[in-house]
Amino acid sequence: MKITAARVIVCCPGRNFVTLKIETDEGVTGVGDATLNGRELAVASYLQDHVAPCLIGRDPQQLEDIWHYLYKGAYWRRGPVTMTAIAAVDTALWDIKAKIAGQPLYQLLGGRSRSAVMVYGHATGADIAQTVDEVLRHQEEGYRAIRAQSGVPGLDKVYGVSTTGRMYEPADGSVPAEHDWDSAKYLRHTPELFEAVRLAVGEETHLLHDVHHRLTPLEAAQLGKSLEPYRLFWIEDPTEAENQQAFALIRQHTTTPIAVGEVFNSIWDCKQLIESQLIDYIRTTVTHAGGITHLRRIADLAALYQVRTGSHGATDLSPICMGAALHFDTWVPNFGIQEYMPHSELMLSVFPHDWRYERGMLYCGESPGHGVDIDEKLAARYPYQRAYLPVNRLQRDGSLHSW
Ligand code: EZ4
Ligand code: CO
Repeated sequence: MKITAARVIVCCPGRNFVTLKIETDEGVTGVGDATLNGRELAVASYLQDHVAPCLIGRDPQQLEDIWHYLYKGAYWRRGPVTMTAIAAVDTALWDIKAKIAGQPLYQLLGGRSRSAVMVYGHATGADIAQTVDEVLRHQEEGYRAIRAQSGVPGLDKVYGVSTTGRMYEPADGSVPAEHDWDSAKYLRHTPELFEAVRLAVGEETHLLHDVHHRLTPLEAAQLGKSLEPYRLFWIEDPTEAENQQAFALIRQHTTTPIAVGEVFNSIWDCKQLIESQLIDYIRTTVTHAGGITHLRRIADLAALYQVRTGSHGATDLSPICMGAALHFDTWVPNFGIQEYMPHSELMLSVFPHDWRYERGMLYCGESPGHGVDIDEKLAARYPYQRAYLPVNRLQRDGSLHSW
């Protein structure tokens, strides 16, 4: 069997998605997600101009060799653009391999480890009262784990809170929107938020929160400590993770569990945090961390240190990523939780899929492969529209801050 084509499809059914479709001389095809929010066309070009010509004529079954061919063969290693491109190839090739075997993908990884995948949903509101209502609405819908984000008094626009009244969508401007920030206001407000949320939901529901890299290590330690009475499942990205030693300081001060890694793209980004037991959950995804082949290596390293998986699952990852992630989650022994931010009906119709959500759990399908495809005719009706993630500036003086 030989690869005959590797085509890149860029579409915007409400948000941009980059998809790689690999075709073979025996008619079996596979798809992978290559969406890198706000930098989509860089990955599209990397795949189209630099990767596709090297795939033609190769045996699609040799996905391990192709992974190393693309990783070592580029000479320039790692980085989000390269690793997202490799991930798309890897996901499409696992799809093909599983279709050839006539098996759902999780069977090729080692089979089922659980009956379903626990997810956490997103509850957001302009203030505490609205966020509490949203958390309760999610609890009624059956969510067992809920992320709570709220507007902060005195701050205009804050991460995770919709400005349109519709569902929150991270990339929202044809040039980057500008948000404002003040850590002191946020640090005063967040424990009040979780005091109200915990009181409303009771003890059984897991609560999560995303700090989105905005605090210093010491501020993050203070936040973790102040949230201990509300027993969070995790705080995510409490500080920037380039200097991983910083997490030792946070750890010294708080037992609030920590999740990091949605912006990581390789096992090397995770190594120190995992080996020094500075985190509890690793958030790397199929799409941004080199595909199933590489994510499996990260999960195996994490398992040695009792770190569990908690993959990123925002709407900027396509339904193809979710399909692949659910097969991975169904297999991976050290599974923790899966983020779930529902796509719109239109997005879902562009990507026909066999996975489904029911009462706080996601279920991968049983069809051969990862169970997701792209409707190219429908996708063609929604051409690419430039969109950026916002930037964040300090309210005090306009200094650029992590968003
Ligand atoms: O900001 O996916 O935990 N989820 C997140 C996301 C990210 C976006 C960036 O594209 O942090 O909302
Ligand atoms: Co996050």
